[in-house]
Amino acid sequence: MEIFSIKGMINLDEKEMAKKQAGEASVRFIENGMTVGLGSGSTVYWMIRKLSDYIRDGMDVAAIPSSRQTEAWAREFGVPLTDFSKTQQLDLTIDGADEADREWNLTKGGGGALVREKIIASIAEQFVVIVDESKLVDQLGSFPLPVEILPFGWQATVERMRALGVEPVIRQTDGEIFVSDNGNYIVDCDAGLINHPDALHNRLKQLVGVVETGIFSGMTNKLIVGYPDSAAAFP
Ligand code: ABF
Repeated sequence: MEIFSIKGMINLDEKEMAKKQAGEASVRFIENGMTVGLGSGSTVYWMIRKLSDYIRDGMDVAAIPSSRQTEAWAREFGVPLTDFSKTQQLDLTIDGADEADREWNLTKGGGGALVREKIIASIAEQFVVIVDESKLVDQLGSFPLPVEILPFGWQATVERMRALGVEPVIRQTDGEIFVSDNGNYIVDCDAGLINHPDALHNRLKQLVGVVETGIFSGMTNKLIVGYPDSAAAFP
């Protein structure tokens, strides 16, 4: 199944051009010798493509991918991979997001890779987030919050989530329940506008059966925003 749709190099629409700008701009924060976490998604695709130019020019990096799709792209573009048996810390992780609010809290998981994404973000010295401008919001919540749950007893877990006041929908693709790279399910939760991302994360995370939520709060060190013809890095 195609999780992320990547348009070809020709006739990129404005949104895809903005993703390309953000993804490519992030590569200048990767230094020779670094271990790097590779997020997932179409903006990350552009970052990996650009990184491959640097590697061809002699840059030495080792990367941990956050999804099977990202691993496939890294192999395709010649980015050397490493794993947790060799390193448990990363210099830098670069990843996309589904929404970023004014405090740089994020909603992630639209592609279904949120658990691995959170692991590689949490062990990185610097977490660099790359988004096109459409992802910027005043408050999180327009994009339904993805939450990864265990398949065992998933119906009970979903009901407990509902009792917390969110509207949970089990993710399906082509009529089948979507299965994450970890063998788990994803529930997309309408929680309205989210006033306190941390509090919502904590309430959901304490439920038995919940593996992780797509709220990444207080983790972003740098935000790179892509526009069709440029990118801006903050700070
Ligand atoms: C990942 O990719 C996710 O957490 C998020 O769901 C998605 C963003 O996708 P894209 O860059 O394709 O818009 O980082």
